[in-house]
Amino acid sequence: MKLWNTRKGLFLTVENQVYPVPEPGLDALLRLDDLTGYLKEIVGQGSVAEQIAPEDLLAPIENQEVWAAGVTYYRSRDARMEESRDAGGGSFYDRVYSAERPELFFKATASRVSGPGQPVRIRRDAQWSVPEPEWTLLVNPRGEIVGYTIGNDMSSRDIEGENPLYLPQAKVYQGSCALGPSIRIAAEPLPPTACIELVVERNGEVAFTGSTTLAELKRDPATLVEYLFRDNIFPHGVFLMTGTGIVPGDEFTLEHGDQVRIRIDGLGELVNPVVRG
Ligand code: DO4
Ligand code: MG
Repeated sequence: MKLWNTRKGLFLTVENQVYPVPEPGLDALLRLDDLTGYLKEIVGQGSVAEQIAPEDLLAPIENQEVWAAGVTYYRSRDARMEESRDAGGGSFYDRVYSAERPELFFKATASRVSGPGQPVRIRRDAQWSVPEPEWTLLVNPRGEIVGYTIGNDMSSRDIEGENPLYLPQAKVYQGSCALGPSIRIAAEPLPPTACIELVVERNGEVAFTGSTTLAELKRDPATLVEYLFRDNIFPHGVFLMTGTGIVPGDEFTLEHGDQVRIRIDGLGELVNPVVRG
């Protein structure tokens, strides 16, 4: 079952049937002891005829913070080592890839998150920007993974590569994150065969395309969550992006007017136009 946040409220879909969710928002849903049981009861109450209009969709977030894991795929380790070679990146990205403690960083508050169809931004002072397509976990305040969605960890590679201490500026800015199109409510993770695909369209043509599978993800989602909740509390729950396994070649940078399409098996497709400044 999938949960959709819309201008008309929250809706649940099961096999193309649409069910209105009376709870006022995601914060309240995440506080429930048995979210799946509650949603199943809603299905029992009957569907509505109306389908969800794409233009009504909002990012599936209320007061949750968004955090992200980094260097969880070999491709990401490689690309970061290369981009930060002059800043000594050869050793710290390599070390974090194989360390027991994962890299976890704060990514966004809800106000910085774009929903389906809404623009994501390139920083005004960045020259080299990429989308990062990431399988994203939704975790309740008790640290239980209750759902999954698609995330885009927009990143300024020139800023991040210049000095690792610039990471927050490369990663956290207005419009630096997209989530959606919905949340798949499920306790069990996607299978390792699940494919993640990224397509960047420019002037109606494909400017970049790449794919990976969850089998390439080095970290176990439950362990990432366990580290995130060490000495931290998330009263509204939290989204945790699990890192990117798709990094375009060094010659590629996003441009104003591009369209970013991220598809993950079982989760659908998240599409966002790109704007600069
Ligand atoms: O350490 C830099 C960021 C890594 C990241 O965002 C990723 O691997 O997805
Ligand atoms: Mg990332």
